[in-house]
Amino acid sequence: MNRLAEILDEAALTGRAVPRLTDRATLDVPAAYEVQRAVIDRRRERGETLIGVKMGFTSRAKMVQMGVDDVIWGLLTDAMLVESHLDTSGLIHPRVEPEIAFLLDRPVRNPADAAAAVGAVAVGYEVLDSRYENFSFTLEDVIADNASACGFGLGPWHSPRGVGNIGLLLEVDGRPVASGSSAAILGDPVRSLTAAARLAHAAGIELQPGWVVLAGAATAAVPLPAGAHVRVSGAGLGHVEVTTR
Ligand code: OOG
Ligand code: MG
Repeated sequence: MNRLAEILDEAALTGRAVPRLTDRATLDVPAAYEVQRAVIDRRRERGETLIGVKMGFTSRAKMVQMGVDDVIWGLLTDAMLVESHLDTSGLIHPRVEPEIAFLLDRPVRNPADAAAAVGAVAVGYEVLDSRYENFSFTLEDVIADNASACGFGLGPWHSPRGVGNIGLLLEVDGRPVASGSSAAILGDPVRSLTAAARLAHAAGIELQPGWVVLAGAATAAVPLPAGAHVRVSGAGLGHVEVTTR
């Protein structure tokens, strides 16, 4: 596991894609999550701290785009939080996608308590950067690669409210490049939050107050070039912007 984690970690650090792990090793889903944890442990050893979790493949659009049809999760660290600028020069082949984010204000000890633990909601975006060549992977590969997590940004937080049908729009340089409704996320992103709590519980991780949960993209992800201005808006939730270089 540690050798496989090292391969993925090195790929992220050097910005050089690697062949899929499943080309060289047999990995099932539990083993893939062990690799994921080992990748995160390496980041923690460098001083990063966990600040949340991200859900993946919670919408049809994403499952179809990537050819994977199971809900997965990954872990978010403080180093992944993007402010107004993002340097893409060290990245491999970044993509961006709109997300709905939950901020927890209580620990989630039981999946049934997840919805009640939400302190705020926001529109956000996720930057994906698969460490695999051609952004191509099996379910096990992408789990091991921390669900392609690279970065994320958040719009203004709002008091908890229904987010079951929020219109989402992703614009690059003023052009709309993806749009959809948060209803595409398992029918309602709150279901994704509950699924995150279930996965966390099974993994022996407690979702903490102050943690962010990204519910998953409602649309396919789009390439994120350098020198671009990206704006993601959610109806009633405002917007978030980032400039890349
Ligand atoms: C995997 C991550 C999927 C989402 O929101 O569905 C994901 C990938 O597409 O590379 O983050
Ligand atoms: Mg995502």
